Amino acid sequence: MPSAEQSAVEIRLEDYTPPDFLIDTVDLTFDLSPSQTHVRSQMKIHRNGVHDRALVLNGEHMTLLSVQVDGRALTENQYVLTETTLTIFDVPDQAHVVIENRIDPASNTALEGLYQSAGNFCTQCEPEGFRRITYFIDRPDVLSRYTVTLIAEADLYPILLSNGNPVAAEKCVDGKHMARWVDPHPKPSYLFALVAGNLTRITDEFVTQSGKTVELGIYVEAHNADRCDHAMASLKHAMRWDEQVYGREYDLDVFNIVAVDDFNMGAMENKGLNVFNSRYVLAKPDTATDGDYAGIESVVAHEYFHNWSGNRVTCRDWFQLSLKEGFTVFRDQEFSADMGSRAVKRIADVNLLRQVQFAEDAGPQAHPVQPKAYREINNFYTSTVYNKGAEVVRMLRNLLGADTFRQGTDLYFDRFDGQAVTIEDFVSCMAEVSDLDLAEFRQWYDVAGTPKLLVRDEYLEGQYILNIDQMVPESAKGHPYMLPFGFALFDEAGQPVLLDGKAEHILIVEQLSQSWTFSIEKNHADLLVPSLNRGFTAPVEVQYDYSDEALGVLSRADTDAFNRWDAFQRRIQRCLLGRIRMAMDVGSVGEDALPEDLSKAFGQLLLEAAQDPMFVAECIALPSENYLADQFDHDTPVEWIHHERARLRQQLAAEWESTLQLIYQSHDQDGVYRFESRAAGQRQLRRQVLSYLCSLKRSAWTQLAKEQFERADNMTESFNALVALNVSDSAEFEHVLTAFEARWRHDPLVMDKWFALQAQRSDENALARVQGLMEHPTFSIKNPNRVRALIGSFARINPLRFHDSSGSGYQWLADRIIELDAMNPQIAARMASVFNTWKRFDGNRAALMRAALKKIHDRPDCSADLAEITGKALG
Ligand code: 0A1
Ligand code: ZN
Repeated sequence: MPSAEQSAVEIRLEDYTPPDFLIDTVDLTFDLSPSQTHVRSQMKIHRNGVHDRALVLNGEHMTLLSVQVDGRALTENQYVLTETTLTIFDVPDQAHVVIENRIDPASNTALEGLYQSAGNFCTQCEPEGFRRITYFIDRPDVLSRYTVTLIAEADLYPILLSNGNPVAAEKCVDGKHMARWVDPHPKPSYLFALVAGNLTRITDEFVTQSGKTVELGIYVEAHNADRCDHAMASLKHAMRWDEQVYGREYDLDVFNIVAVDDFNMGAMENKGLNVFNSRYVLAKPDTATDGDYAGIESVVAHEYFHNWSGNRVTCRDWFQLSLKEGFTVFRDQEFSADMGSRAVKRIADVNLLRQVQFAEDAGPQAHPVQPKAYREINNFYTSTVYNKGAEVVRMLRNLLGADTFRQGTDLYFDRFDGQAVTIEDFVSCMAEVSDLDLAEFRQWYDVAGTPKLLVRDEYLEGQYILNIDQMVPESAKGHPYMLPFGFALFDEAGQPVLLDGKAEHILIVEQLSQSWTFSIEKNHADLLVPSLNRGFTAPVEVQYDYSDEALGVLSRADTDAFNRWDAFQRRIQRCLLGRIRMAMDVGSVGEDALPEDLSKAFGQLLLEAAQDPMFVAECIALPSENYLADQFDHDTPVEWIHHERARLRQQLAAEWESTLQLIYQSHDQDGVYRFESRAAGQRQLRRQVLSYLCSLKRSAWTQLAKEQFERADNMTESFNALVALNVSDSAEFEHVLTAFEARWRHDPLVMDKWFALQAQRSDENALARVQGLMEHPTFSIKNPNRVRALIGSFARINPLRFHDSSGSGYQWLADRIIELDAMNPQIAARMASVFNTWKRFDGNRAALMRAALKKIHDRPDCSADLAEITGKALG
């Protein structure tokens, strides 16, 4: 029998209706205490339209104390209270509603609503957490002006923060104090936040383009005060960038960021008071890697950019989530590209899209960028909504050109400022400022799945003909997509071939089958190599019958760095997939030699190491085991993938050993650590090179890694040594692991790296080791970061051991998910998505994965979050 939770109703976009009532102002008073926080809410509401329906407020997991309408206390027959709603009858068209309720933050392990982290109070309201704080019309199209008064014990919670500007603070009797905040900008409830705690404040200021001074604050636990510089610098860069690139200025007197250790996601853009997972704030050279620094830069910017794309202009309903998320991810991607290496940033973003979003789009959780129905909106904070959504905005930018796109965003921000709007509104602004008909473009928002483009070409004398056929997903019902398609042509020597006199074209693809004829200057009797979808202008899979030689030309000479990388990766992938298929047939790892052209291309890339170390590091990184696995739609050969990938690494390392050694040495850095593009590129290159060398399992190289670990004065170099040693199962590895733990065992964020690395070790003891680490004093199943680091890394990044044919990995994970579900359904649901791929495995594994899914799903108390994911996965 399905439980009450599991039968959560489906919400459909087509059923949208405007709210029956609007809330003009809300005045909230919190008397904070861990298990009995008292909330008083005074709302001025008015009826929206002409109707006689009752006022229905959302409210969950709390105790109602009293309800008043226009000064009169309601008796129990004047309202109806259920587990999720409070319905008040006979409300006048305009009314003053006062509600008092009690909540229990200390026992809130779901980390939605008001909860405690490290003894401090904080909130997470997006998407539907506010209804766990007080009774409210908790939907994004109800915009209200908030006044918030916080009362708490002064010595335990000296800092009291909320949205907007501070307007009052005073001592109360009995050791308490109070602070009042007023947010002048109407906002939806999901942007509400409060923080109360014992925190240290790092301050700075920013002068906006119109000359207003904004006070900036980052609040952290006292012992982390020396880890905020990078987040603060990133914030100031982001504020300036948004002025310069989008003309958007900040609009309050203060901007605060608070770092909390227990947080379900990365961070949250609450108006004027961003709350962050501490991993996206805290960094200093000896605790954070270059990757951490880059992550902080982009998440700080992302949340800041939401102030316009999300807060000033917000979403009408949660089906419009990508309106704010796709656009904001696009904005943060471009910001990071401007701060560092544009090409490398594009490679990283596309890599993520292909590995995560393409996989999502090909599996049971596939949904359009604008979903049409959901049961639990928490499950729709997905790579499709975020990353594919960003690609769709990028395509608009590419179709319109940067200047017209900017006109479109100006129009959008101006026209809809202070409103809750739809994706359609955004696209209409883009159509209005350009002369493009974007009606067909809408399909990108409406249809799930990744389109494939089949490309063919031919050349006759003086002419080059390009044909593109679209293979659209079934749900597109044969309708073509509209997309920009970057295109250029090279000859055998890697020289650009002018097409109609131009080196590069952005074609608009909009028919199921289309062809273009270009005049080309010379008569190229030999090889002509097209460079397709340059810069990944559209989120599609491109199929073209490249010869190995043609890929060699592109990886050597393409003037688009992204496509150079892509060409080399395609060559590696072709080699690996061929070998994996052969191993499957023969039943053993191959013995064939390294293909000469691949080796040569690898060597050529190494020659460029000094010029652009970061780019070379990206190129020589082998495709992940998961990405290779995604290329199989049945009988995924996890073992052969693992072994053949390792064999190719060893072959390349053996062939280029001395060059790799030279590169390693010549990119050694002295001087203090700085997070800056070239230096980070060199460190990344040394990481790759050292991993290749250590794969040879020669003590000269494992010693070198150990020395790197011992000499390192920054986390990037010390952790990279661990990563390199992890491919070598050497005595040195055990040694550095122990040393790392001894140094960092009291620093959970740093220990997450150690947990994650061990969870990824592919030896036979992997599962037992992970089980053992669950008992480690730094581990806690209540903390989402620890769970992701240890349990998540094993399930996601250790396919060889997670997919052990005994099913031990599956069973163990299913039990952990069940354990998590009782505490934090959001995290449990996210973990469960590793089972999505069950149909792509052999009969034995598929049956075992399915059994694990059923065990999770068929419990009467399975949460709605988890039931939706497992239900879809079971199909
Ligand atoms: N809007 C945030 C993401 C976010 C979503 C849900 C959360 O809790 C359930 C927390 C954060 C962002 O895009 O950064
Ligand atoms: Zn966001």
